[in-house]
Amino acid sequence: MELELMKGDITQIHVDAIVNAANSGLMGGGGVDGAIHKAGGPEIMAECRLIRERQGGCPTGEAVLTTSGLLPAKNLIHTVGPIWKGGNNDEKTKLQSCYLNSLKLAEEHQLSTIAFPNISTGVYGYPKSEAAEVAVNAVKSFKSKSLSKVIFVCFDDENHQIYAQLLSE
Ligand code: AR6
Repeated sequence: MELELMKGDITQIHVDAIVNAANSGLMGGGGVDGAIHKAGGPEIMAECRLIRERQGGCPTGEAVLTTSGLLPAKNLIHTVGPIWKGGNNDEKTKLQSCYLNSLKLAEEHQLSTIAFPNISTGVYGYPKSEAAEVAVNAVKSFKSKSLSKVIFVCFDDENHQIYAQLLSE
């Protein structure tokens, strides 16, 4: 699997799936979640509502796949990152699960390219360096079959610098 770094808006990326940093109610919100729903249109929320009715949403660390609506990406995977509460509340394991379960779901749909935002590093307050290390290690540990490329999409300069350093090591 090739690992790539990009800076910018994940809603504009042409891949088989982009990943959303959602909340467990799949209710939409700010940050990357808000940007994805805005760019992708109401079809995405309609499918989130069906998932909510069927299974009550998406627990922290898990992932669900929906239509990507008007986005250039072919599919949309919603995962729910942990809220940072100091680091002793299973935050690391839950963040690892976000990446691993999203990759697993992509493989189940035979996808070959996927792009991740920096899950939990915005409103959810996960320290950026620690989150980047978890993300890169989780992706590197994943034994892929269909997936050939994983793109880390950083929106802010700080995350971009952290990932550039990590991926060059
Ligand atoms: N493209 C790529 N990355 C982005 C974009 C974008 N368009 N916009 C922001 N980011 P956050 P969280 C980066 O807060 O911490 C929502 O309200 C941003 O710089 O979006 O997991 C949900 O509904 C940051 O590094 O997600 C949840 O309630 C990263 O995305 C809650 O926030 C994640 O920041 C989830 O919080």
